Amino acid sequence: MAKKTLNVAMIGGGFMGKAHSNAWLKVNKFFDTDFDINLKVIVGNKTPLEAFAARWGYDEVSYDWREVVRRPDIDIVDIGTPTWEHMEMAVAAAEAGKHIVCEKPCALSYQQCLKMAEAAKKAGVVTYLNHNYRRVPAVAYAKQLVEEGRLGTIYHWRGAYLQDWIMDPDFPLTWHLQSKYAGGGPVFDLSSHAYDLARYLIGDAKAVTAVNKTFITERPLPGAGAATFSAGSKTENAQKAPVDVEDASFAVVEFENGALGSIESTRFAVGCKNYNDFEVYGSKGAIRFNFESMNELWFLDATQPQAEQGFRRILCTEGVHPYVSAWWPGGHIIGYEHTFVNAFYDFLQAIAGKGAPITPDFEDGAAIIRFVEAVQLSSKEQRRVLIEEIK
Ligand code: SOE
Repeated sequence: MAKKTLNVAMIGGGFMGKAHSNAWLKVNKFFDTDFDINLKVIVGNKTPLEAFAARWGYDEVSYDWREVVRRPDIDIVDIGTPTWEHMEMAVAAAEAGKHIVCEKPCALSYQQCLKMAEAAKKAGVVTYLNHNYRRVPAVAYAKQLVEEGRLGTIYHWRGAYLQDWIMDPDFPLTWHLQSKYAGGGPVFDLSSHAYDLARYLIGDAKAVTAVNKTFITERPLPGAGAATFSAGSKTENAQKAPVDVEDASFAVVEFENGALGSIESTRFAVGCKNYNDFEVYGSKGAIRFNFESMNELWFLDATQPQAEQGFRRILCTEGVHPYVSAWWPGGHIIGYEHTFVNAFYDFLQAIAGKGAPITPDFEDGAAIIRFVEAVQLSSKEQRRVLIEEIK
C-alpha cells in the first residue's frame, strides 16, 4: 500500500536548516516509517534560498512563513530559526493543525513555552523540541542503565557543556549574543541542552544557585556577511555595542530526587569544541559521557568485587544499543547528524501513533526554560532560587 506523503515546510536555511533537511532526506533510508517525506518549501527571510532549495531538493522557496504555515498542503512545520521567532511560528503552526519540530532552546521565556505547549495541546498536534543529544545511542543506553537501577540511588549529576567559538573579541554581535534574539548566552544555548540531559536521566531540579559572567562586554556590530559561527570578516573600525548576555555560567543544582549536582556552560573554554559532558554517580554505579567521544559510554559497576572495580568503556555501536541497528554493523561509529535522523524517526512514529509519545516536546521545553530563567534570576539576585518561583 502506498505510504501517505507528509510535506515539510522548513523555516530557516542556516546550520539547522542543513542538519534538519539532511535528516528528513535520510530518515526513510535507514528507518521504516509509515510516511514518505517531501521537502515542500524552504522558508527564509532575507538570505536568498534558491540555491539551498536546489541543493536539498525543496519544491519551492518562500519568504513568508505566515502564509506557508497555513497552507493546507503542509503537514509538518520545522522551525530552525533563532529563538526569538519560535513562539509566534509554533503557535501559528499549531493553530493551523501542523505537527511541529522546533529547534532548541524552546523560546525566550517560560511563559512563551507555556503558550506553545498550550496551542499544541489544544490542536492535538505532535511537537518535538530538538534537544538532539538524547538520541545519541550512548546517551539513550545510559538512560537504560539508570532505569534498570544499575546506578542505584543517584547522588550526583555533573553537567558541563563547554565550547570556545566566541573567544575572539572581534567575533561580531550576532543574534546569539543579544538577549532580545537569543534569550541569553550559553545558559539558553548550552545549559538548556545540559539540563535536558539531566531531566532525561535523573529528573527535574528543585533549586539552583548560579553565577554568570560576561568576559567581553562589547563587540563589533556584524558587518555585511559576517559569519555567525566564525570570527567572520573583521570589519575595520566597526562600531561596537554592549553585550547583554552572559559568556559563562556555573549553577549548583538541587534535584527533586535528592541528588546534588552542577551544570556549567561556556563558549570560552579554549580547546573544547562541542564538549557536552555529564557524569552521574549513584550508590551502585556511575556513568560518564562526553559528546566529543560520542560513541563511548564509561560505566562503573560498584556491585563488582572491589578489586575489580573501575570505569570501563562501552563502545555503543552494537545492534543492541538504541538506534544502532538502523545504521551500521558493530563498531562503525556514527556522528552528530545521525542524532537528528534518530529523532525524526521517533517523531514520525509519534505521528503514526506508534511507540511512546516523543520527548522532549513543548511541555519539556517549558520545564527547561523554567530552569534557565531560574539560573538567570539566581545569578542576577545572587541567591538560591526555587524553580517553582518562576511563573
Ligand atoms: C552552538 O552553541 C551550537 O550550535 C548549539 O546552538 C547547538 O544546539 C549545539 O548542538 C551545537 O552548538
